[in-house]
Amino acid sequence: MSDERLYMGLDSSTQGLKATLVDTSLAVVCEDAINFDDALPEFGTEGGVHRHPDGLTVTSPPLMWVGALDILFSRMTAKHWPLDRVAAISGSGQQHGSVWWKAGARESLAGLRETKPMRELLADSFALGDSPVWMDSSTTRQCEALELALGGAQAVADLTGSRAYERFTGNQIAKIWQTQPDIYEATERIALVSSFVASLLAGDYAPIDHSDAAGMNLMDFRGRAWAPKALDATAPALEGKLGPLVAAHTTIGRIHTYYVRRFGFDATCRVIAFSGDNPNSLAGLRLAAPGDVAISMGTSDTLFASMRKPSPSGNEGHIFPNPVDPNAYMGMICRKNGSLTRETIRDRLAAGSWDRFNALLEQAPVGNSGCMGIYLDEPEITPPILKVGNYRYNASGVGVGDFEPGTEIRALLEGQFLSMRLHAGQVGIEPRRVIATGGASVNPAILQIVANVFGSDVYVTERADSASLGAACRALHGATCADQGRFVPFADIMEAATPFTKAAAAQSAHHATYTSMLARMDQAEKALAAG
Ligand code: XUL
Repeated sequence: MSDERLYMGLDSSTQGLKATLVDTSLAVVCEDAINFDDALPEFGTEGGVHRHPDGLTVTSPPLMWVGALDILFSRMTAKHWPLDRVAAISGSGQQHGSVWWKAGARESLAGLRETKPMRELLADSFALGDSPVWMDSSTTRQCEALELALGGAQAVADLTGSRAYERFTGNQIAKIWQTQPDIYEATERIALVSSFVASLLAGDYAPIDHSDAAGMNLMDFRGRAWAPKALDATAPALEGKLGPLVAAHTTIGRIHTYYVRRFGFDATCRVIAFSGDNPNSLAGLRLAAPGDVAISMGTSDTLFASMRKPSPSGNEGHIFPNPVDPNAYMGMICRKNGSLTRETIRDRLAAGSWDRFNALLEQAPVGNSGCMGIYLDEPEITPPILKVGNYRYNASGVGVGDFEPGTEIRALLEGQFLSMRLHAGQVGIEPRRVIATGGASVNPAILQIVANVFGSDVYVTERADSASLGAACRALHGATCADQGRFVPFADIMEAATPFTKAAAAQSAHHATYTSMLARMDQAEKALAAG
């Protein structure tokens, strides 16, 4: 039996919880995942969330996330994962969601006793039983107030890396403070999903890391410190409830004895600061050079790129500190209508079959003879379009009610990636190489459209779950920095990893077709955004 040290990444996403265990050469030793709806049906979530009747509010119960950790760790011991060899754990959380710890929760965390499931021990620890998550778009009023207080959208972006966004945690906090002040007062600590899960492991409130904190509209993203002007405009006495900030490679503590006694972890196992799923994916996808772009096609479609010279936009996109390089940043744009929208149309037109969906797609030519579509099941983030619906345009740009199935599928896919290219360009991202990940990255027809829309070859990794893998890589990175007492470049850690595989090559004629469609997509989106 080997005694090589192992590194664990956890990913608490919208729909489930995943764990990935890697060795020092970053080979995956074990992995497992659970789905919240299936494993914890008593919480009544669909896709891991509760959608409220207003159509804008979306929440998830944090106790469900705790229950998921119990179940996943119990399964690891049942499957004899070598947890005693885990030298460090880090993790990933869906960004922006907030967890509201009630006064007294810190003692409950410190006093976790292995005789009971964590879910029972922490049942009374939350001031808010249902946490706002990233899909929530109910805080337009608070966003307007923040931009007014700070001098406009561009001023908010210059300070925090993004203009005010409905899902960003600060605006969610402002809403709770304004509408449920008793809950705000009863709250001792507000965590992000990432720092919340880290707290469960360390048995203490965990600090928020710089990268995920940039998704709050509350941090000076260049200075990497809370921005007093933004805090003051959000809610009173907020800094004390948010706690300190740390760089993502920081060791925040050792694993709590609960996990040593109940699951067999080694008592010296480090907990490395957790971060958001997108920063973790950047680490998992090893975006090193400017122009290296990742497109993650999960519940939402997200594009991100490593960059040195951030230029935050008052219109769209986000800049976060880079989670693996304290001197760099990451640029990101997020489209909410991603996989779920593709699945809705697959189910409607192709009886739930991706093969049939791909075959129908091939019935329509590249560029769709000028037909285009914008398909919004949810209010969209990029560009900000709050009304939902399917919008179809013929070659003359005139709105039409229906398309043939093949035209519909092509309009959906081409529209999604044209929009992404348009908005990436607007925040200064110039793709040189695209790395695709997430559920849809196993679909070759989708990858070919991505290659042709962006005019870049598309690479895939052998793994689609880059957030939990990235968290495992960051666990190794954080532990190496701590062991050596200095910042070790992330590239040194990643040298051992297997290179990516090319999955689609850009075709210049098709790229030109797509380039010629960008202006029309821009116009159509602007018209919808303007209502
Ligand atoms: C990013 C965002 C989503 C969530 C999904 O800003 O809102 O990508 O992180 O988990």
